[in-house]
Amino acid sequence: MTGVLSPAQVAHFEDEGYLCPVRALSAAEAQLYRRRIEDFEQRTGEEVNKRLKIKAHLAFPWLVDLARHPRIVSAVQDIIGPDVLLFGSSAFAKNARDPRFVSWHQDSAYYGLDPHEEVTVWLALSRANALSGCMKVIPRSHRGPDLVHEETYDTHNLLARGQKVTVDESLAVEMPLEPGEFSMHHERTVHGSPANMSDDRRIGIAFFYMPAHACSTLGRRSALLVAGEDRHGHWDKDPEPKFDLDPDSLAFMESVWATYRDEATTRQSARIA
Ligand SMILES: O=C(O)CCC(=O)C(=O)O
Repeated sequence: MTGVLSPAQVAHFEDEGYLCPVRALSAAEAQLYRRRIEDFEQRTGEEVNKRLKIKAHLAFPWLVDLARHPRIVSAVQDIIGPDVLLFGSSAFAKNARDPRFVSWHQDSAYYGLDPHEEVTVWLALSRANALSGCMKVIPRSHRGPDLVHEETYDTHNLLARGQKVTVDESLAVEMPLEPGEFSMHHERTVHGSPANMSDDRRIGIAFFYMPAHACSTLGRRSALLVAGEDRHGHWDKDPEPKFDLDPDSLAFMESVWATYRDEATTRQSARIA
């Protein structure tokens, strides 16, 4: 235990498959990161959702630092142990009054990890609540079966392939967050989020952490060591950006995103799930 999460919080995560809220940043710090993302959008004329996917941290050194934020990493260590790799990160932004949503899904069906011990930290850079379309989870679904996903490619769905599962929504629990707070969910926990009906954007960054002993079931891939040691060598090293929008790490980020969106990866992943 590093002391960021209490034993009761760790037990809640293990039993229920999620935890929220935990504070990482002050509201002012969260606002600063939001501004950096919105500056990037203004400079490129491109919404953050478009390219900052799967390995968003390879776009900016400050996003690598955020992925290594001591409070976030310590909370993750409390759950998965001392040696932690960052497998990926994604921006999830919904504009004010935005119909886009995230369908119910299990990350484990697509991540290709064995064992299933990945933990996602979703860090709010603006208010995420019922009105703005915060994430919802189905408690204890991480203890249930691997579910079959239908790929809808719905244009209003923020997921790459619009993958969805059918759930009993009456069981869902919301994970509201203030700016600077984060939630945590297990890769097998079914989760999703509705449209943003508020007058502000809902912006968050999801960081995908796994213990260094986790293997890739989709061939050799890369990750970033964020804490402890990697004594296993299952993963190549992510090319860290040397400066904002470093073309070398950006090219790598885009090639990983293209592979992730590729249907062949799904089929392979689905066989294993
Ligand atoms: O941003 C959202 O609403 C969903 C994010 C998500 O699916 C995830 O972090 O795994």
